[in-house]
Amino acid sequence: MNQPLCRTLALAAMVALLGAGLATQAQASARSGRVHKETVPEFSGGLIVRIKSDAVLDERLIARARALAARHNVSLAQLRRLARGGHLMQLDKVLPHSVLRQLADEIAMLDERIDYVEPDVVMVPMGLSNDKHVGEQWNLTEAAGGIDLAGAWAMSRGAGVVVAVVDSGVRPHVDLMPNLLPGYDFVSKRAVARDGDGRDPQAWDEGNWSTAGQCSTAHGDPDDSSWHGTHIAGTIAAVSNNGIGVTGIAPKAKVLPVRVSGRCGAYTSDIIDGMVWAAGLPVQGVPTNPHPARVINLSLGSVNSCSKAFQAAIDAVRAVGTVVVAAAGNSDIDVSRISPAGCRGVIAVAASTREGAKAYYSNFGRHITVAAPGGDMVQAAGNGILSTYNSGTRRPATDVLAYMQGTSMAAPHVAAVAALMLSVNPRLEPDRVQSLLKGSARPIPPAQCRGGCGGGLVDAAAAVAAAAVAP
Ligand SMILES: [Ca+2]
Ligand SMILES: [Ca+2]
Repeated sequence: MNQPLCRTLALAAMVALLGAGLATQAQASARSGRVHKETVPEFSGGLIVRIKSDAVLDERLIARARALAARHNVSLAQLRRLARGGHLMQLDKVLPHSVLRQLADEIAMLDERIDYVEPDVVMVPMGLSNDKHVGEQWNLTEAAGGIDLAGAWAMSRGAGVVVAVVDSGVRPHVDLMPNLLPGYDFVSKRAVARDGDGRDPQAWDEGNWSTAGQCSTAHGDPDDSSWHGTHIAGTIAAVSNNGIGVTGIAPKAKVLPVRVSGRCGAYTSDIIDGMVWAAGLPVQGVPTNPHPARVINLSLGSVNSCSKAFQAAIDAVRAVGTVVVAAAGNSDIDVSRISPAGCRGVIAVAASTREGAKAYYSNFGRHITVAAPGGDMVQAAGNGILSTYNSGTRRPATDVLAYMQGTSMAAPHVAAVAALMLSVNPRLEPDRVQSLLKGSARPIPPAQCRGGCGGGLVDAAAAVAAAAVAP
């Protein structure tokens, strides 16, 4: 059973277990009864218009301001008077700051009664969130290798979007549980599944440990359980501002766990059924998914050209508007040799380091859409990606956090950014999401990614701003 199996695309697994006191921290927070108020609301933008002291903001002036706004395809509503002579005008959608600034200048020049017009800028808390280990999440905010998440959160946290993690299942981690939807177990073979049966409605990760020689001669070493899906789910939507653990990139989004891999990997046939089900399409013998995903994360693959069956599944889910994001793979070769990342219509994600260069292991090539943080733990353990994990080496044990590295860790960054984009603009088609991600990324100099990293390092703030104004 070695050939048809797709391997998960993470290296080196766990080298550090942090947050061993997670449960203790959660209990302490509950005891203190602290309420973590969201400091940044979902955001549509506005303008502060100040009128000179002897003037009034009359209906004619408001109508002329509205006409200017209409030229930028937004409507402007007068919200309320502010202290000290200002009026707050609210827009009905998000505009990039540069466009908002331009509209402000245009309105300011309408009439000499106007003193000034300024964008109603959202202030983002400097610490991003109060999650205990957010300071170790360099991948979210650091200037060189981070994805500019603070800027994106001013516009979106992913509300209303479902992201499917088609992977090893998940553990009910305390920092993840509130954002998990009921998923499904698509592992059809009992020997792979370890839960005593085939397909069933429980997407829990039972552990994918194996003994020496159990899987194949190519992977003959024994393996500990990887808790791969739990780590990926945390990167997408770990609970934010709860005082414990980490934060996900799209903490208002929901994760749909779709279990396809177990001991020794995942069969292509199970991955295909899991993907199709995730998108809300019918799969024989399984009830229809009541929470269709707009984004599917595939952090698995094999060194094979894209199979016809895999391509057909990708085409089917894209046809109903679902974005497919796949890890490029960790062999330092051209991604066109990898399935599913090399398939048509897939957003292929390379892995980058804390310095913002291609990671040594990451695949590359013209088919890459963007790179995202996958980390390099050869440099230092803390230069990996920190997320939710389990301490069990075989069977599940306690909730912990751990660093992992790989294109498996890079892909969920992009899946989560796609969720932020779809939250501000649900009409975006998969092709549009892909082109906006690529066009808004920060280019990586060729010397830092020989072979090509697509548009460069994914930029969450620029991608969400571009999504907000896209038709
Ligand atoms: Ca099962
Ligand atoms: Ca948290």
